[in-house]
Amino acid sequence: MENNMASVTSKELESCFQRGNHTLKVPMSLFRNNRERLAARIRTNAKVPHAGTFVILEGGVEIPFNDTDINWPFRQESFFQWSFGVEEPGCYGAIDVATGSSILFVPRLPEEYGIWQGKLLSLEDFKKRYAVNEVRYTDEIAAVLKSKQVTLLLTLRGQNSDSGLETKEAVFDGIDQFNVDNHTLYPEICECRVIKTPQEIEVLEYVIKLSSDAHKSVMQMVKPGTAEFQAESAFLHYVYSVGGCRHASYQCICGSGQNSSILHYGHAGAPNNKIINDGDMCLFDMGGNYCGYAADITCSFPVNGKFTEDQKMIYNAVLAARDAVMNQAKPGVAWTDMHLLANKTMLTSLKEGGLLTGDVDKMIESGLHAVFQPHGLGHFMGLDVHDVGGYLPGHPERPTAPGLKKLRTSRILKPGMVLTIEPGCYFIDCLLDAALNDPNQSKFIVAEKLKKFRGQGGVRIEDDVLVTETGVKNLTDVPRTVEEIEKWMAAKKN
Ligand SMILES: [Mn+2]
Repeated sequence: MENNMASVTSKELESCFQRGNHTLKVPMSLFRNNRERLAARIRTNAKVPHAGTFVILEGGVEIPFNDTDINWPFRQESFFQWSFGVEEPGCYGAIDVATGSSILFVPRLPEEYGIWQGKLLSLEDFKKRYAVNEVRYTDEIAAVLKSKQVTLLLTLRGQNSDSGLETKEAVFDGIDQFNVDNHTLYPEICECRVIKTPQEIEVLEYVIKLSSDAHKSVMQMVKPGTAEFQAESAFLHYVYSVGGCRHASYQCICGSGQNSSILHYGHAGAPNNKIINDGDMCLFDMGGNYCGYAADITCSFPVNGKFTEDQKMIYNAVLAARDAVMNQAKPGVAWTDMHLLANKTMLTSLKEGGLLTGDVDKMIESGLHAVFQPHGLGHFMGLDVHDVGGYLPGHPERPTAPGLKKLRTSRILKPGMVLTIEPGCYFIDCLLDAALNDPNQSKFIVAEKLKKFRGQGGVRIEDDVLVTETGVKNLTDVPRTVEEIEKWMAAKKN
């Protein structure tokens, strides 16, 4: 921490994102640095001329709720957020590849919008607020770019490797007057988003610590008889009230008992609406979102604060998997190897616990690991909870083997990446029935023992980590061992 007056003063004068005085100040220079980083990266691409080339991005728009005049809560489009940090919908942004300088285009709103929106910001207000080089209206994009002698526009076109959906490529009146290249930008900007800057890491650290504290608060709040949605509600209140997170990064998953084996529980048809019973394990997967940046944390714990021997066996098998990855993940390591390490460690523990029998490597050959953990070890995280860049040209392709094919990335770790480490063990009827009917898998399962665990749900332990020069730094701060969890829950105030 620098302590000289000059730097303090200049930081205070800088435009910032902040919610009240008690939340993190995010300087707009974070986004300027991202733009400059992107421009510098594109300049190393020999196929793109430097002079006269501009990136043009279209921001998110308001989405009406069906045919009504009410909109869904607005969340900025992530590539636009990464580049400009702008909170308003309907904007465009341009970046001069040669210099990294920026133009923000905002909608020209009729005067009477002041009635509903308050005093409209002037172009000068926007310029100050977002620390861009220039601000103009969206109905002038073509004219402004012409006046800058733009010869080539780079637009964003690409397919998200998690959703399969396409980005929304920028379109504006008069774009036909320019040469447009829509294939260069996507992999370049995705790669920039994969490696976080120190400023981005500061925001991620903040939202992950805040979300950790919210989880801890929820753990001390729930007791037998609490409804799952009350845990969800307590989390959302905590991250918003204490930390300024108006949004969660995804819908809260608050499963208890058997529901904790449902990977996307909390969906519309099962909206966290069960009462948590004495003896249930809870699996709460929740993360706040601050200034666009995500947290993604899962805590699994017994609602009554005391693990049974069976619950302990499963929990410790997952914890051993997490610890193994935490100890071995570092730059140069393949994420697929970490996934298999986690699976192998967990199966070994399940074998020691008497649930499985036989050779662990042969279990993996049979695909048994994907029966107990039918999801990947973890994923990139940043603005999007499942962040971009998992599968880019020049990096390993999506594997096809059981378990591995679910991985959202198979990349080699590099410093500056932020990922989740989230091994899990679940008792999912449809997968267990199929395994018991497959002689190649059923021979490893101790059927009598399995009966005891059926219906008990599942365990996931999910941490958010930063890859450093020598290993990984866990940014999550919640009780993790059986002893830590029991101690934390025993310390509750009521
Ligand atoms: Mn996750």
